[in-house]
Amino acid sequence: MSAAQEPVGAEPEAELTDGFHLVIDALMLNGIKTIYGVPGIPITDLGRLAQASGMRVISFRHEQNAGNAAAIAGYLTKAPGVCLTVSAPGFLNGLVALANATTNCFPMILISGSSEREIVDLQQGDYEEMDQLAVAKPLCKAAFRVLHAADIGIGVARAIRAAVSGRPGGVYLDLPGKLFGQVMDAEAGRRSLVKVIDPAPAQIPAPSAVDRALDVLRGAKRPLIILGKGAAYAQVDDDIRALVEKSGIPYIPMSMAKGLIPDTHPQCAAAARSTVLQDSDVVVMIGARLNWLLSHGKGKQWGPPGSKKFIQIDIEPREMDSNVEIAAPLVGDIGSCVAALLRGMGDDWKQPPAEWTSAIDAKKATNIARMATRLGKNSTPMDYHSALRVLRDVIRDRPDAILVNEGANTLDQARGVIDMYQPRKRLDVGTWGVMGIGMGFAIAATIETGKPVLAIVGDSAFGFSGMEVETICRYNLPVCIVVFNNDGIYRGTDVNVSGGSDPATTVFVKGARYDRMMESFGGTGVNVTTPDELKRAVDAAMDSGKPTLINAVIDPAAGSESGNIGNLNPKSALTKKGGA
Ligand code: OXT
Ligand code: ADP
Ligand code: MG
Repeated sequence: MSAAQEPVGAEPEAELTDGFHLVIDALMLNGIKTIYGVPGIPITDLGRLAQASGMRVISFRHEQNAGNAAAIAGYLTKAPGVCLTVSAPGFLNGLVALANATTNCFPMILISGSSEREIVDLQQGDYEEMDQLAVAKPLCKAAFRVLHAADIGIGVARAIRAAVSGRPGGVYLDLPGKLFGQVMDAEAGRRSLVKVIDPAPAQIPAPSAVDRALDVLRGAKRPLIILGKGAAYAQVDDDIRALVEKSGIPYIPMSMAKGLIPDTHPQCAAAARSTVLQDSDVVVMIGARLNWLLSHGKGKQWGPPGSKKFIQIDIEPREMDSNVEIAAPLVGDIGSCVAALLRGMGDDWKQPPAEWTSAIDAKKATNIARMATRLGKNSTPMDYHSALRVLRDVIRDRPDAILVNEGANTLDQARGVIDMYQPRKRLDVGTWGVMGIGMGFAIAATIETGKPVLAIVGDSAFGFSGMEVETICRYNLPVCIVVFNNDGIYRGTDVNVSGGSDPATTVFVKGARYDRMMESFGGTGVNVTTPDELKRAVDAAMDSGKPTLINAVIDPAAGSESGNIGNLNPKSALTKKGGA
């Protein structure tokens, strides 16, 4: 190296480092072991060098899937999942996952290479030019750009702390191409790195807030606990179960909180959902929001106006009163709040009145009997229930397997039928009801936990990330995908009412064989038309741990429009009967 090229502050012959190595060292210093991404300019070498440094680098076929993988890795581990993308188009592909992570309170960091500032700011048309920081800012919890190698340590530290502290979320880290090649003295580089101490500090609730919550709860005659995915994320499973059992209060799990306490627990009131929402008088929300999934805490579903008081445990103070008045806000981390409630309850807590719990049990029995009739049918072609009965038993027999679930009917019916037995085993479309999480979630779930994955996905849902079956085969992952193939979105029976030759907007190629996609990459593909065939194929896949895709042929007429949320689907008042 000539004197002119010598980095500032470096002695001749001094050991050197560069931007590439500093990014990797900063991540590894903070315990980040895996990167999910798609290589290309300017981060190709970052991936290679990370792999050479001992990190696991999982290369995807599309950044959205890599981003979803990083997001769910964050949810499962409480450490930020990292997604690495190229500039503009790759960055934009990753952005849906970053926004979705923020919406769902999953900690992740999207790291994107970007074009040179001088050219971007003058808009001179650089390769993949885009002001990525400005684009990302409104869509995530925090966004940072690093321009100097010496600032990489602090930039990574800020990104990590922003992702996991308080309400977790998505963070964007912008690294312009030139940064990677910047060279500096290796010792100065080491000193510039920051190990984040206590990245998600405990947030202890005020004693007065704990007392207020207990007072409201003591006055309840018909109490209910709602467990959300924030409660599952908190990883204080034993204390949450202790609170539920000591209080004797019936609970319902939101979708991704299923299994936090086994769904078969006698206090689980999921099968009496309408009854408990409507008739309860005090509702304790633990890591769940009163958003659309809970009808915003008001309306017919919640009984007469004023009939309820809410106690809400959440780390985010601004969540309180977001939809309805919260009588007892308990702001803090769930671990600290639940422990404080348990202490405050003492040893003589009065269980809820028997009239309340027996009314719930009666409703549960009715709904379970109704469900049993539907599950008992052995229909051919299969409807949702006859296929799901088989998959319910697969999870019962393998409770540590992770279930990934997306679709409309495929999602709603599976949520009701399949009991979960362990925390953080059910991963699905979350707060946005977004399609496309399937393969990214499946890949990261097994990479992060070492457990097998059963992904139950609608044929439409699968299409959003289906190319990642190649990734699953390439890394030889124990993922069994069951595509519920009903020839379309919601149903495969719609016709184009204009009479034209184009197909209806919601239908796909009839009789498609998704199993053959898997076979083409060396995995196992199976086409099944009966519950028995489905059972044999899934058992074989779960036992072998080999990448498998089962094309489960479902009656195209079996589904309903938008699954259980048809009420949210506006319809034109001008539509003629049977036509557009
Ligand atoms: O108490 P009552 O009597 O009311 O009874 C309730 C429970 O008590 C009872 N129950 C039980 N009974 C007996 N036993 C048990 N174990 C039991 N458990 C419960 O059952 C009833 C119902 O209970 P549930 O389910 O708990 O309650 P409910 O009322 O449904 O709960 C309300 C909600 C809102 C909490 C719940 O419905 C929910 O969580 N819903 C989530 C819905 C969702 O997110 N859907 C996905 C989005 S739909 C749509 O947007 C789609 N798109 C558009 C699109 C999207 N999303 N994304 C992108 C990027 N682009 C486009 C598309 C393209 S879906 C979709 C594809 C669909 O096609 P597919 O081919 O993939 O899928 P198919 O539909 O299969 O074809
Ligand atoms: P669900 O969809 O299951 O109802 P949401 O995503 O709506 O769950 O709500 C999760 C809530 O949990 C968010 O409001 C978030 O702030 C909160 N949360 C996440 N982690 C923690 C934690 N460790 N302590 C307290 N609250 C948390
Ligand atoms: Mg479908």
